[in-house]
Amino acid sequence: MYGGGYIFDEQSKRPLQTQLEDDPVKLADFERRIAAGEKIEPGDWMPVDYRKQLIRLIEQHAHSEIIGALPEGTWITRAPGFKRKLALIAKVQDEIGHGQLLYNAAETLGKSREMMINDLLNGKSKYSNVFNYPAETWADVTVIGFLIDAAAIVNQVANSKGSYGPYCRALERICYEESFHLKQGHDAFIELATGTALQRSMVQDALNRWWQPIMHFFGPPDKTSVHSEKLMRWKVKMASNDDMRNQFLDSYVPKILELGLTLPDPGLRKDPETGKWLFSDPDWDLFMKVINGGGPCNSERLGVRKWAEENGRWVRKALMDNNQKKSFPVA
Ligand code: FAQ
Repeated sequence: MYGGGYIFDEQSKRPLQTQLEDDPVKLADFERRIAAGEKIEPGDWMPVDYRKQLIRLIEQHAHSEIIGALPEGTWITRAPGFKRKLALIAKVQDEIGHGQLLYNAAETLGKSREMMINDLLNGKSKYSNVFNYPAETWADVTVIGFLIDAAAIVNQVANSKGSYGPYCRALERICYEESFHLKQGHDAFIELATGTALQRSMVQDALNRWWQPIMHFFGPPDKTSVHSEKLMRWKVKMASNDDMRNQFLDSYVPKILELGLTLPDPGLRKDPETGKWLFSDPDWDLFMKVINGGGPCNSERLGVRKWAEENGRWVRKALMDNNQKKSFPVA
């Protein structure tokens, strides 16, 4: 039995029974530990909803990494030149590795990887909106490597200081690698932005297409965010959606503008009084449509994962069989 009232089947590691209500004394002690900045570890008591929220968030994050490898993955064979190909292969491999780390962290909370993958494939579990758009040109890959990795870093650096030990440790490691991805993305982006007229127009076009999905990336505005209040109280989320969006704009809008590029939002400007960015409201109905399966590439992305799941089954079985032979050698 793990903490938090969950009873697990030893073989499948699936929860057999969950507590229905939190013990008020344990809950008070848990809140005290959170307030004191202590890390919560897998065997510790935790409220049912803390566990549920963490599973939801970490699982979605893990899915985002493995689905996020797909738009860039399609460019490995077409990346311009040997060095860009090498860097892209390494990056895509890293993103899949991040997925592994995050699935491991989510498993410590009692949901098996098999159940998580099933929920991804049957559409029960979400993944980041941004990976439901096509990478039409090489310039799109540079925008992903520069700006989507930057957006991910803003989120992950903040949340790596959060309360759940296994998630924070996974994020710390991921952030080191993401920082390197950001450098290679920035380098490729600058190469186009300072290149020929055609290269500049390619990168401007990609920026115009990706700007709205990037604004959506940080989640709905605070006033409509469903989970923020609870997640911030429990120090899972260390900044609100609006604060992270603002932090991203603060760091990256100047870097884009100084290259002589423009952003497709006439309302984008910094309020001199508050120091916060003002921008036109992105289309939140479109965001809801995309995160609920209706984006331009949702069925393609899930189709690839389903193919990988079915065609990789024999490899996983062979590995598991081999592992079992190693653990129980027949003399
Ligand atoms: N996409 O109440 P909130 C990466 C959903 S990793 C899809 O504000 P919350 C690396 C949300 O789930 C990128 N769905 O939610 C890489 C909820 O729906 P639910 C992923 C979204 O959790 C780079 C509903 O809307 N990063 O990029 C999105 O408090 C390059 C209400 O929203 C993470 O997952 C969205 N953008 O805040 C890889 C980080 N936003 O579950 C390859 C961890 C919101 O009730 C290439 N996650 N929703 O059905 C988080 O920090 C949070 O979950 C937020 C959302 C901030 C994403």
